[in-house]
Amino acid sequence: MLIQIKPPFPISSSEITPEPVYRDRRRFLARMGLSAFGLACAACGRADPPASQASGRTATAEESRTLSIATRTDRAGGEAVTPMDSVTHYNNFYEYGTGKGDPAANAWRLKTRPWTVRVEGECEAPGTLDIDDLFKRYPLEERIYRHRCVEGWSIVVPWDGFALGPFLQRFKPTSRAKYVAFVSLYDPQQMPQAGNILPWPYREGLRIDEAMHPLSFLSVGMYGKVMPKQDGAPLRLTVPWKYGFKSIKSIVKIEFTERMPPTTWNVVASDEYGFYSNVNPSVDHPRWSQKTERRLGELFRRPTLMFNGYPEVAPLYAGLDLRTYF
Ligand SMILES: Nc1nc2c(c(=O)[nH]1)N[C@H]1C(S)=C(S)[C@@H](COP(=O)(O)O)O[C@H]1N2
Ligand SMILES: [Mo]
Repeated sequence: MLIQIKPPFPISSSEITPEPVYRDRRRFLARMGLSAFGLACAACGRADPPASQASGRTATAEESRTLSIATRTDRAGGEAVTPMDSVTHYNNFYEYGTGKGDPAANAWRLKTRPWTVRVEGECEAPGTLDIDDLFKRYPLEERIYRHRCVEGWSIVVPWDGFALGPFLQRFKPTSRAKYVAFVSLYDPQQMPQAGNILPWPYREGLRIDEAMHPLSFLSVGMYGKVMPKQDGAPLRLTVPWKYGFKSIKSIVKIEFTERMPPTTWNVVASDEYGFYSNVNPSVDHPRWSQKTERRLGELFRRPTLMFNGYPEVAPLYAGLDLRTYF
């Protein structure tokens, strides 16, 4: 069960706080009194040696494997791909700490084998898949997508994986399947920095038609390599027209549901993080503007694009007032 945590009081937008602090969701959680324990742990986490130096540990063959990719598509309009080193050292993966460098330092603890993904709920053919069978069964494609975090930073990444829709169809969702819920691994043994900063496990969800949209993608790698642990190995969601927190990492369970499933950031602060959370420059976050973003590696902010530059998803939301359905 999810622990329902409600902010005890609204945070005043007139608070005088420097902008980088103001945008920091870690400090927001601290103010809500959620993370005293978690922050202390994140601080000890930084004393850990980086992955490469961790007590003689070297990356296994599986962790550094090059993938064979059948097709490649640029879906970021020819924009420059962000250097892999930036994408793997500036992360949000709160199970490994709340600092941007914490996942790179700590996620070496994640055990990605054996790994299974349970698919269940409103479907005729539920099942448990082994990650290695998944690799064998699906020819991998590479898609270059923009990724835009709700905090206002963005990256352009070549993701390796396969379309989510055809994968989900194999489990024969019934007519009652209106939503798809996703759950991340939560194992305190492997994620000792997580503490109680969020209600675990991390959960996300999509409406079924969003999940079936051809842009929705399951990623098992990036830059032609097996997914780095800090980016959500061995399997993560990639939904490029939504704020980054929808793209849930290290998935262990997928469930077809009739009701809209609870999603982590929405449970923590429903007035700040909607279920839909489509990238929308004209709807500000209550504590900061969403009009612009900083691409990692660039000096100046650039305008944020409606649906993150994927206008083909607009028909999914015909009839919804996107100012209220955020
Ligand atoms: N399980 C889990 N998934 C998660 C998160 C997280 O903290 N835990 N953070 C989200 C956020 S806020 C973003 S922006 C992206 C970051 O992906 P990246 O670190 O690979 O760039 O992962 C998302 N998926
Ligand atoms: Mo994010």
